[in-house]
Order: sequence, then structure tokens, then C-alpha cells
Amino acid sequence: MKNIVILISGRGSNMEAIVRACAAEGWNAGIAAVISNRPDAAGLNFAKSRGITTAVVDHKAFADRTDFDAELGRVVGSFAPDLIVLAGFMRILSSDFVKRFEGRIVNVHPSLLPSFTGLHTHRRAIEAGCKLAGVTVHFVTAELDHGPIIAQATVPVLPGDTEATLSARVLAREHVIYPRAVHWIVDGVLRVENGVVTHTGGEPQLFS
Ligand code: NHR
Ligand code: GAR
Repeated sequence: MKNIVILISGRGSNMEAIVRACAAEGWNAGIAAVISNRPDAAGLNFAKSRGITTAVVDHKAFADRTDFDAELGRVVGSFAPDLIVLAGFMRILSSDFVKRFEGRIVNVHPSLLPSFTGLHTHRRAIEAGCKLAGVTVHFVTAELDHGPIIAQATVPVLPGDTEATLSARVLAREHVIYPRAVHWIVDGVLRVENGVVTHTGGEPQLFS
């Protein structure tokens, strides 16, 4: 059984999709904890309703990033995670944190990386006139949104799209590919070579 720790900051719909898939598909894994940096994150309620241990490490209670990261690392580490899943987690993690859990942290980012790293991806894709948008699941490295790409899904950008309509279209794909990617990691079927992730069973890593 692998221990999964999920970090959230808000709604937690990706966390919910992963919790549901883990149970429904009988993964060889358990959700050891859901941890939020925001005390009011709605996702904490869903986790509690499923009997999952929750914790809050409020970044506002710390003098600086180093102190916050040290405490987050202590709390995350206390659950002996095999895998740390960032699901709408909004705090940039220090290189010390990333090094400590090297190769065991994944993130879902709402753009087709390496385009649109950082925040406000949907607005920026619309303003750039992109006709294609999407979502990327990647391993987390110290360099923000630059880790090895595990899976991507594409969606069209439609005339008249707003941040709200585009993000909803992308989010629906996130809920499909993120649980799939996490399941692959639990099953140990991915190989990373020179920063490129390959599914050893040849399953497609691109979704439409
Ligand atoms: N940490 C590292 N080291 N590497 C990554 O690839 C990370 C990461 C932490 C979070 C998620 C990421 C995203 O998918 C993520 C990837 C937050 C920010 C940000 O600017 C940027 C990217 C991501 C998450 N956060 C502000 C900060 O100062 C705070 C913003 C807020 O609280 O609303 O940390 O997009
Ligand atoms: C998701 O769209 C996720 O890709 C994005 O925030 C949303 C979280 O939704 N993540 C980021 O923007 C990270 N900077 P959720 O809380 O319902 O999973």
C-alpha cells in the first residue's frame, strides 16, 4: 500500500476525483492525509466526510517561506508519503522541500506546458488568441511548472470563451487525467529518462 498525501488550497475538486478513483478502482494506495495551507479550503470538508485525516498549515502564520516550508515538510513527512499530490495547491515550494521528496511530488497545471507557466493561465491563453488549451500533469521540480510531463489533455478555445468557460472545460479534463496519472505512479508503470516520462506499457499519455 502506498501512502498518498494530497495538498490543496481551495475547492479540492481534483483531490475529490483522486479520492473517488482510488476507492472505486481499488488502487494499491491509501490517502494518508489531505493538507491545506488555507484553513477555509472547501476541500477539507469533503476529505473529512470520507474519514480522511486532514491538517492545516496556514502560510499566514509564518514569518517567511522558509519557516512555512519547514513546518509543511514536517507535517507532510509525518505521514510517510510515497507520493505527494498537489491539487490546486497555490504555494510555491522551496527547493529544500522539493529535494527532500524528490521524484515523489506531482502537480496538475491548467495549461499545455511549457506554455503559460505560473498563474492566470486561462486568461493568458485567451488573450494570446490560442485555439488550443489544456492541462498538464507533471512531476514537480524546484523550477516552477517545469518538471517532467506525465500526461496532457487538450481542449479547444472557442469564440466567446471567458476565463470561466475555458477553465470549466479544462477542469473536466483534469478530473480525467489526474487520477489516471496518479494511478500510473502508484502502479510503478512510468519511466523517467532525461526528463522525459514514458508509460512502460505503451498507454497513450495524450488525451483529447
Ligand atoms: N513548487 C515547485 N517548486 N515547483 C512547482 O512546479 C510547483 C510548486 C508549487 C506549486 C503549482 C503551480 C501551478 O500549477 C505548483 C507547482 C502557485 C503559484 C504561485 O505563484 C505558481 C504556480 C503554482 C502554484 N503562488 C503564489 C506564491 O507566492 C501565491 C498565489 C496565491 O496564494 O494565490 O507562492 O500553477
Ligand atoms: C485547477 O484548475 C488546477 O489546475 C489549478 O487550480 C484549480 C484547482 O481546482 N491549479 C493551479 O492554478 C495551480 N496554480 P480544485 O481545487 O477544484 O482542484
